[in-house]
Amino acid sequence: MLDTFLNYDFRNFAIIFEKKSGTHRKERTVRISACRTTIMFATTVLFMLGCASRQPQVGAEVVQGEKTIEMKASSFNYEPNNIRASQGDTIIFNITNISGNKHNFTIKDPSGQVLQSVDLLPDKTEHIKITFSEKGTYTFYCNKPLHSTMGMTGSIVVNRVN
Ligand SMILES: [Cu+2]
Repeated sequence: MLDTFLNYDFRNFAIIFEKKSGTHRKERTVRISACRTTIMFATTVLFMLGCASRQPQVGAEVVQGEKTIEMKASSFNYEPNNIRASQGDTIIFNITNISGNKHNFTIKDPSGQVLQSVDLLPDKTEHIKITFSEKGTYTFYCNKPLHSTMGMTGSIVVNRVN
């Protein structure tokens, strides 16, 4: 891309330079240069169109209702710990353990079944992707001894889509 632009700029410069010299022989060179410039320009435009048409495809891959939540786990708290979502939403939790202690993130669906359970090491980030297919309250907590009693809990209230 940068090479194409550099070439293009150089051709332009060549035309300006050669036009100033004004001889017949140079005129021919100018025309050749101009032709090359047109090709260069066309290539650049095609390249840019190529980039432009590629970008919306990336956007199209993003599932509607997919969200990312940056979560912090500390001793003994999650932030945020009260989340609202709509039925069918997919949430990617990026959970960073900002404390010096080992923690955990265990999530249960409204029927109390464990969906996922991951240990959170100090100063590390874990990525968890969950689709909330049922309405109701999903709960999450730290499974380390007494941590949930100390307050390491949270909930995700999932509402039905109207
Ligand atoms: Cu914990």
